[in-house]
Amino acid sequence: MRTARRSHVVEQPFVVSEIASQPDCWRRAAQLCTADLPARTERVAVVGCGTSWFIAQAYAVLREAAGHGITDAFAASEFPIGREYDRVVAITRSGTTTEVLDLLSRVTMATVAVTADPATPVMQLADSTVVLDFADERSVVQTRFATTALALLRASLGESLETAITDAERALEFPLPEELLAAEQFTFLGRGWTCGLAQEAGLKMREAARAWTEAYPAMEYRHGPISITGPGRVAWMLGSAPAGLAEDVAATGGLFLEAQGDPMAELIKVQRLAVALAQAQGLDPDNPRHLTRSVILNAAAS
Ligand code: F1P
Repeated sequence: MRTARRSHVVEQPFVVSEIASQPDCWRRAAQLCTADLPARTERVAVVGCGTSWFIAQAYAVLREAAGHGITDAFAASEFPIGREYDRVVAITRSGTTTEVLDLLSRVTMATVAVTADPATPVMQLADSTVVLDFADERSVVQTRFATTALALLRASLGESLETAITDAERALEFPLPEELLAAEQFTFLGRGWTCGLAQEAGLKMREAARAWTEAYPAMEYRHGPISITGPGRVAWMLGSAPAGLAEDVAATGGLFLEAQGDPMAELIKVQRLAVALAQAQGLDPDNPRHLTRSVILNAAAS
């Protein structure tokens, strides 16, 4: 008599396949018609919370640098009510984040929301919407929605994403060095639009892996944060490093890493590291403690 063999299929967290799908998602986003996004010369405010705020920061710098007009980024809760823009761009994967919805219901300026879920209140509150439902996620921790929203916004500025996509495919294959898996602290650095990516890298590692991370504009690193770096700790530049920074980190005994290729692809390495570190601790990277897919506050709290 044969006994049934038990299968021991180990289920991967959702975030693993969501991270892996980023090159495809970016390709799709780059092909979207973006007539609802801000036109050249408009004065724009971009808002979001958490990851979406950091993506807003990256887009704001890119849009101004591309000569499309004044672009400011705010945490939705910190928007300077009373200041006039031609358009408010709200980024929200869930479409349900209280601070974003509150803001959209208060401002009288033209608004557009970038979201993943077309069955949510943001669809009614924003004047127009761009729906990236193909980039929605089962993991609470955002990876592909955030980068796909940024891919869309970059493409809307006329950028080609071909190199970024190729770099992303490489980042998915990149063997994570042992030194990174063993490190006890990470400082992420950026310049210009990659300051937002550095913040997002730090948040990802905190959310998924409960890691000790910090994030700064690279030129601010010498103004204090360098004191944290030392042996067994990492300073990781998203983008190309300012002159002398690598040497300054080396002098502390810390490990210095600099993005090879597109910084958005470098962020994929950090996402993978965050998942690896979570799994090494037996944590579920899809469901970090104290975190929900979106923050929905009751009237008193908001
Ligand atoms: C924003 C957000 C996430 C964070 C957490 C709570 O959500 O702050 O960045 O990781 O899941 O919600 P959203 O407005 O983009 O849906």
